Amino acid sequence: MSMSAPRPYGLRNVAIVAHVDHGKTTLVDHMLRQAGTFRANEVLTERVMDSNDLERERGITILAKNTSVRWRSHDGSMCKINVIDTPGHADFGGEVERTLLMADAALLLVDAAEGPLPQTRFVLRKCLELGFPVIVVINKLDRSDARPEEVHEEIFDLFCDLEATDAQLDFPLIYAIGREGIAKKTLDDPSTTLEPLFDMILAKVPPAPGDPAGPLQILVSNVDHDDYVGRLGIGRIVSGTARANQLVGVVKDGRTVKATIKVLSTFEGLRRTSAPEATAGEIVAIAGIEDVDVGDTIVDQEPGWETRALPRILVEQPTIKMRMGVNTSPFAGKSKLTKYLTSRHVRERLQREIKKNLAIRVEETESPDTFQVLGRGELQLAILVETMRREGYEMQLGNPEVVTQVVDGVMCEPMELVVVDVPEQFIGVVTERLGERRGRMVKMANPGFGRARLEYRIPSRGMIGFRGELLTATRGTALLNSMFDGWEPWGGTMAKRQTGAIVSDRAGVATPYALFHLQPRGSFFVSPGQEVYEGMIVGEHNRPNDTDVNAIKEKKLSNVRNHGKDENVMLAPTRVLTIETAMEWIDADELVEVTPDAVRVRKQILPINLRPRRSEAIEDAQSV
Ligand SMILES: Nc1nc2c(ncn2[C@@H]2O[C@H](COP(=O)(O)OP(=O)(O)OP(=O)(O)O)[C@@H](O)[C@H]2O)c(=O)[nH]1
Ligand SMILES: [Mg+2]
Repeated sequence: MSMSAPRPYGLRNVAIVAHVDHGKTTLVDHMLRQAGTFRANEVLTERVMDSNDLERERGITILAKNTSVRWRSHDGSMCKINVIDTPGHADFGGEVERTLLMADAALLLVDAAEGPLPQTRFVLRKCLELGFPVIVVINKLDRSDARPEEVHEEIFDLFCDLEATDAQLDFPLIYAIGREGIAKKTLDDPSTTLEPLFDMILAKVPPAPGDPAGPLQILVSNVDHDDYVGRLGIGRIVSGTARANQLVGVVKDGRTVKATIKVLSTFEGLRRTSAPEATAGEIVAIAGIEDVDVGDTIVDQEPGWETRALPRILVEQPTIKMRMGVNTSPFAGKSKLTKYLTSRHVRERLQREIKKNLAIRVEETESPDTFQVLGRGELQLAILVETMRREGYEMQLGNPEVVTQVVDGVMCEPMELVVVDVPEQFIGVVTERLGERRGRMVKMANPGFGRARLEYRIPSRGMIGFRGELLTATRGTALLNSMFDGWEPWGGTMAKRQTGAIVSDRAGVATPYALFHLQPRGSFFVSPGQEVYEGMIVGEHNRPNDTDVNAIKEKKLSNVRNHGKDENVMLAPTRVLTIETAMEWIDADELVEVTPDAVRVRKQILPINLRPRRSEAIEDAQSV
């Protein structure tokens, strides 16, 4: 075996962590630009790391991603910095937890106006547990409501609260306007570039450790797919040297397999670049191993290799569950875009998901056509469903419920720490609504900008569907952030939706005439011209009971029937359901039907003569 040459440059591995929207991906853009990663003629998109469709549409990061920059230090030596951009939304906390294992330190971004929020606490706790040095970056200094000094104090308090060591408490601090590519050592630093940040990274992030001559150990923290080379295992070389074409072993959960590294690559800027070899400390992507999953250790085939597994990656438990089943609606399979709809298809797709996403779990149910999908939050589940429908799947979903757990013989439910930021005039409404959901106020701050910040501890159950309600109650002005915060004994029943459903009593095409006359009874999810079926929910009733209606009735005046456009009536705008809003809206006796081109809501039992009254149906469903 040839000895590996020492790397001709220094190596640092750093993760960027923060609460959602505090500017991680934007900062990475400017790090890439200023480090000269792009060719002069390259067209630069904003938030280039948010590369998948859903990320671009929603403006949030969903999957953690690797990139790297090169920076010359003051002594003239070159350094490669592997940067891991992570998602800030609490539902994707599992991504952060496992990808942190690729890093040796973290940049903790905090918005200079918003200050630390629940996910700041979550990611900081993970970093401190790993013993990481944390460089705090107070970002978005340009905001007119920026209050960097106070935010600095709040961050210090948060470190104390999380029982940081003295060394960790003495955190290095950078101020930044990520969007303009500016970092400053002090508030009056005239810097116009990110140089102070790069300098700080080189000074405070320890060189990536590991013995290049030791036995090979690569901890797989992520998997990906490449159209040319197939499945990729991504992770950090903890020890040893990996080479292209090397024979390796994969130590899995309870078994081992032999394989070959077909293509070895490292992350260079936005690309993966194939490399003949890579040494301890480097983050690599390995192609050629089909049977590789997150948590596996890749080792060499030297004697005793089976015993060299690194501890498997554990992430926090799911808190939300939802039934996903084969679409049983009369419209199943009618979409031209549908490719997959059988239970075998759905099962295989879910199996694929859990291999790469440790925060998702799938359980069988008493029915072979239905699965229980467990995750960290509604958004995470909705993103999975959205991804599947875009791939051509259709399915039906039950209402999301919290996962319970028996602790010391007592049935417990997940709790959440919720921070609501609202204009002062809405304090009353918010307090009332959170009270109805068994929220307990933990803290209230009134920094005096006309806005107040209320902190609550509340059962996760109470948060399902709450975001929409809160936005309505505060005319869109409230900011809501929440995070899992431990388990507490089950708090008893809690009201969910106060309103019933307006249900179509027959199949046909909804008419303007019918919808116009039904309008006083509620708000509608369908518009004229849309096909409906018996048992499909066409709207939300103003009253607590369900009501069955004829939504396809036509005006009996002329013989000319012209669906959808013959009426000159004024209809209130249709409420368009998304996967998330539909999931939040339905109750225990209802389902969401998702196809590649439609989201519909329906009663579980479609025939009107078989369906029990709403209250009975919900009680039945909850007692199972
Ligand atoms: N005023 C101001 N806005 C910024 C700055 N940096 C980023 N933003 C804005 O903040 C928003 C969120 O930026 P992102 O970079 O997507 O934030 P993120 O932390 O990656 O978000 P997630 O990955 O979804 O958690 C975008 O609208 C940015 O334009 C800054 O320095 N100043
Ligand atoms: Mg991002």
